[in-house]
Amino acid sequence: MVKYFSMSLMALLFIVSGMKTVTAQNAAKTSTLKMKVEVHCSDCKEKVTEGLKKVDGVKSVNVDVPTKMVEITYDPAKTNKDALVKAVENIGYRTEFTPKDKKIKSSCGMEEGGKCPGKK
Ligand SMILES: [Cu+2]
Repeated sequence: MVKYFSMSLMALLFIVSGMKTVTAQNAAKTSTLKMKVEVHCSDCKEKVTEGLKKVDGVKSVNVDVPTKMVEITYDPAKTNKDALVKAVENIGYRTEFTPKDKKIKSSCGMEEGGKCPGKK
């Protein structure tokens, strides 16, 4: 009886630890998107970073102004590349995936080709 009990307890522990492993794998599931975004200054960087962090599923954002590279890690179950590109466009920035003829209302307050007001 005791032996049977300890065996079923072991089996239960085995199942529970197995379930924990599955949960950990799900939590660790992230995708990364790297794209060029027309950022010009630290003001742009802040707007893109803060705007993207509000998107559900976005885990981290890294904007490098000199190379204009934006790296986003996100939960692929909650968002995707198209949604992230749209989010950046809505914040007011053109991305490398934005069609050339698409009008973007710049949140830097500048017309395209003009100077970024934040740039000194
Ligand atoms: Cu700027």
